[in-house]
Amino acid sequence: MTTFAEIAPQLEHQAIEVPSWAYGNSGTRFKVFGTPGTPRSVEEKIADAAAVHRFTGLAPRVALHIPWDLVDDFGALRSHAGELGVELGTINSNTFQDDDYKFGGLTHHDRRIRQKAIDHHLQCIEIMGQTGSRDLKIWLADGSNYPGQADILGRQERLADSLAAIHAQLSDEQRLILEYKFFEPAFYHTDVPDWGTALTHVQALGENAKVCLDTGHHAPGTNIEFIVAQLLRAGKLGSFDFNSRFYADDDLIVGAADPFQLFRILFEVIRGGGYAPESEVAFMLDQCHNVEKKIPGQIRSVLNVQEMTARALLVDRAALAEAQEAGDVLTAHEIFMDAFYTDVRPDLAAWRESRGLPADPMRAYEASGHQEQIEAERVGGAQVGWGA
Ligand code: LRH
Ligand code: MN
Ligand code: MN
Repeated sequence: MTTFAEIAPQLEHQAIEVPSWAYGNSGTRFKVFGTPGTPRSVEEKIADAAAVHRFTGLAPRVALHIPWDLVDDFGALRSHAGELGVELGTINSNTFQDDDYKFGGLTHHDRRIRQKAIDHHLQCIEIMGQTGSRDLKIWLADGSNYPGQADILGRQERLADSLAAIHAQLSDEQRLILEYKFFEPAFYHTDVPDWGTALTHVQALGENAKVCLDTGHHAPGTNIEFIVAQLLRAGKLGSFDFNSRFYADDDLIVGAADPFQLFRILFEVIRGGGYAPESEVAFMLDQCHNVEKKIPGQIRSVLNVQEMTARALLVDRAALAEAQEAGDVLTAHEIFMDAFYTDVRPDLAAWRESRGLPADPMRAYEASGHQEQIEAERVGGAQVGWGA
């Protein structure tokens, strides 16, 4: 049996990047509820992300979405983040909120619109130079709603060309990360619907092009941990967008809908070397907090990842391998489940305290008065939100 003390040192290097858009107001197509204390500027979103890091020690980087987080001076934003104890992380491009992109961006049949989408990515790369970001993450809303509407093959070819033009502008230290999603906003076909398509494209680009696995972007019942193993084996798992879902791309708190799935995913990450300190697999959250408070929502999320990582590290891999090789199905399954059912919360609390962090970051945040303070301070003015 592996003990918590044995695995604790491996928790030290864990870092989970948080998305700037998690702090803005978001909702469904039916209603966006405003949350008191919501940031009014990109600077305030960074301050909220910094609060998550202060209470957990787990979230040293904030991902930005362009143009949602466009500012005049990214150097100044970088300094602002640094003063608050965090760094600016992944730059996410956005070609899904402009009328020109109604029929696609990087895949568009019209050269002018395709070039506009490429230029947007080149602008993102310029920003990366100023923010010191390593990763450019690309998710495309491109697709079609009706059979016959679009030339599926032609779009793949244009996509390959567009990606190559973008990739050519990256330095060797920078990475292009392509994110897939099986449907939505397009309902018939999507141009990057699955890991196979994403893998094919990034393989054609080169070593520093990888795939992002967003846990909410698969058909129900998909074995996501199998995809993790495949991408790790190919050396192409670049990052995770963690969240959880009951039905579609729900973007709920990671580990909320299916904690066991999160455990299985993290087990395969560890098994495949994706959790090693030298691994370049980036752990990120991609969530929206529609009805709950946003800062504690993010604190809950990073803690869920930490807790499930600890449980996955507890799997006695030597004993598991022995049982697997002996064809002892029930013992193998039991070893796996023993780790999943282990309550690591008391050990984690003590471990956090030993490192000068609050034993219970959720309670510590509640008691800190931070929420009341931002709710009082941030009145009036336009509150930024998902898509603002
Ligand atoms: C698309 C997605 C992608 C976007 C984010 C806002 O559903 O997961 O990562 O950048 O949502
Ligand atoms: Mn995502
Ligand atoms: Mn999504």
